[in-house]
Amino acid sequence: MSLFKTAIVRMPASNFADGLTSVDLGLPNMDLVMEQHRRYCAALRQCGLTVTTLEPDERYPDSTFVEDAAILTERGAVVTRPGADSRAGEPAAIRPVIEKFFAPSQIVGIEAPGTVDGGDICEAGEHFFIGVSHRTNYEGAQQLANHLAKWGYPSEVVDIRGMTSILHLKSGVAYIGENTMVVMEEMAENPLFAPYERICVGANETYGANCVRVNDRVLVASGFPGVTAALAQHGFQPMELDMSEFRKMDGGLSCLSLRF
Ligand code: CIR
Repeated sequence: MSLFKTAIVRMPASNFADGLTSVDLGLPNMDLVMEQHRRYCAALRQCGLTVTTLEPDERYPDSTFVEDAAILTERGAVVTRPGADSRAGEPAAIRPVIEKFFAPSQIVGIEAPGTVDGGDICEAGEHFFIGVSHRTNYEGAQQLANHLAKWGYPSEVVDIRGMTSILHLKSGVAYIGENTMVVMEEMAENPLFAPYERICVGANETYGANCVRVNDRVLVASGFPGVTAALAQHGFQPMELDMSEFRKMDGGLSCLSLRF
């Protein structure tokens, strides 16, 4: 897996608790939110990344989930068009930051009526899986596939609309290098993932499937011992992070940063 050098994160806004959620885990505790975010950034630095930290954006309570606003690859960047109305302004807010790292000719966008949330995009080496979900529609998936194809990346669509336990494709699937995917139970037998070594996550640990390979380490949510043990057993080096407060807002580990 290619090395990451940089991460972009955005500080949680004070109205973070006003964001979207489909789970009933209670209101996030803002002190803990800030502490967990600080530790997340420290973990990225520990993995060798330079972290660009953006100011909180009160216009968008969900804007700390930066992964949904853009897709960054070695060959170009896609500014997305999120499927939730309340998040529609987030890509425009992050675009100037992306322009600091990518030339104008390397930046493309998703256009109406297409919608894409970055959380639905799983990069597996040079191959991309595009989740069609309640946020990412077929039109958006097609536009993205065309952009990726121009950069030489093949892609495949995974329809997750019937899977009620996950918001985005990456809520249930992670590519962690070494031809290995971490997959939630419902996805374990999907023939699309058959070419990969698979680490299957039990139904009681689905949230832990959203882990992130960052250079030598795999960041994984704490509280999912089966996932952590399986990662170690397969020769990976897990690093656990408490994600309890982000989970309350449907957020996973991957969505808190853009890595490239
Ligand atoms: C939302 O519903 O859009 C946010 N509350 C959570 C987004 C999480 N993003 C992700 O998993 N990529």
